[in-house]
Amino acid sequence: MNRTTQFSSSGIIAAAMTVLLVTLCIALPATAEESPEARTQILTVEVQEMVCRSCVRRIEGALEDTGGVVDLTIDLPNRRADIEYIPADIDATDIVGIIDDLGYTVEKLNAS
Ligand SMILES: [Cu+2]
Repeated sequence: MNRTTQFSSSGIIAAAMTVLLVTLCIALPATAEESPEARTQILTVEVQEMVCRSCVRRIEGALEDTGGVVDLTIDLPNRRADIEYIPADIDATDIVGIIDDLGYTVEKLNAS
């Protein structure tokens, strides 16, 4: 093996490494980052008149039919609801409005 071939083979390796690094730099952020549409937030509210299973079913029913609401956890003894939603599809004020329209007094417990 002479000098010329040694240089050219290391040149090929360097070029291959560059291609690999560039590929990783392009591919990694795309796979690691969630799309903005998929990001969700949790809204926690206190629903003052939510005192029985019937109230829970009414609120569940209304929110299950609401686009942008992906999950709901209701804590009846504490009259609280954690509502997971997609901010790109619906905002917290609209969710509060839906429960309010059912006749309940709703208080937001978190800022989101
Ligand atoms: Cu009730």
